[in-house]
Amino acid sequence: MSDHSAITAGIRGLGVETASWAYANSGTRFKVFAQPGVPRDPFEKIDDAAVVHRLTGAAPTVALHIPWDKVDDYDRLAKHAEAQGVRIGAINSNVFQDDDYKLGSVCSPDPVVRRKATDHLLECIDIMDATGSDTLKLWFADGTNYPGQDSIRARQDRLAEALRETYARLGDGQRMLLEYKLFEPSFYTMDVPDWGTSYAHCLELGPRAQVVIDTGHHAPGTNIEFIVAFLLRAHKLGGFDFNSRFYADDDLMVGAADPFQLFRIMHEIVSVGAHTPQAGIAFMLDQCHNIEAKIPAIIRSVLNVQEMTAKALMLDNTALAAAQGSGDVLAANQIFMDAFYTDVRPMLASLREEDGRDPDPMAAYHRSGYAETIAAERAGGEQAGWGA
Ligand code: AOS
Ligand code: ZN
Ligand code: ZN
Repeated sequence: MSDHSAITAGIRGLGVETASWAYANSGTRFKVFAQPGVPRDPFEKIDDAAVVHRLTGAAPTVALHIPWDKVDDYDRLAKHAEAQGVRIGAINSNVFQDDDYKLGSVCSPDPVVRRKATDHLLECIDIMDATGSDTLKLWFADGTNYPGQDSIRARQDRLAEALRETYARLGDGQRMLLEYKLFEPSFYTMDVPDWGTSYAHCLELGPRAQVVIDTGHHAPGTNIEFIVAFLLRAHKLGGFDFNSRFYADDDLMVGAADPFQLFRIMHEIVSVGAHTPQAGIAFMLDQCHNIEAKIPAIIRSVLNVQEMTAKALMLDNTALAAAQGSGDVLAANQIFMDAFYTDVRPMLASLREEDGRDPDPMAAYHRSGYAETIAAERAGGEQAGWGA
């Protein structure tokens, strides 16, 4: 059993970043289901994120998405967040929702489109300056649908050029994370399809470029914890977009489809102490809550990450190393599984009480009346911009 104070310090230090778009209306490509009380602007998204943080104590930052969260005064938005007890996290760029991007953004064959896309990335860094955010998150929908449609190699050159220009604009203490995705919206090639492509570009750029792993962006059966271990060793893991998948980029609540996978990922993180804020790994949620109520779903997701981290912290690493060293396969596996099967919920509940919080954040939310208040006060809530 690991040392109790290390476990509690690890849990108290863990910060899960919630996404502004997860508080807004979303849907599938078939239908957006509107919910009562969803935020009408970025300020109200931050209000909801602050509720999640107050109840869980584990969601201190909220990611923004530009242009979905465009405002006139970013300093005011950052101050609003601060007043609510949260901070602005990663700035997510959007170079996929414009007719100009039909053939790609930074990889487009058209130099005018590439310029427009790169300018947007630079604008996102301006917004980082204004909000105090230290992280730019890049995801490119770029790719091709048909063999011969464009030069795979030329597109890599264009990508590298845009990334170089963006990297050069980063200020002190700022970094950029490059996300990869196996397929969708393009089906023949994606220009950043896997962690290897992202890693290679980040390596070329320098230490302030790192890979972000969206857990829903892999082929079925991919061993994600292997990627985590590899990137951590190479100091190239910048963070996660956590979510669950059954088939594709489902964006379901993290830990819902495969809690064991989340445990295995958090074990790789915890085993090298990368769960602490000082390690700088961004534990972000990238999810859409299409049919379930948003704030409780986000509370559930934050708790799922917290629970799997607590289980990983419970793992007896000394015993595991001894079993591994002596080649005792069954003992090593049992130690690993014992940690996974440990029910950490009572321990987490008492920690919350010690910290002056309700031991059951979900029940506390339902009792709080917040859902009823926002449903009454907010009419015509925003669509996230996703799945329209
Ligand atoms: C898209 O599939 C990705 O997961 C991106 O992270 C995307 O930009 C995000 O869902 C919304 O910003
Ligand atoms: Zn993502
Ligand atoms: Zn995705």
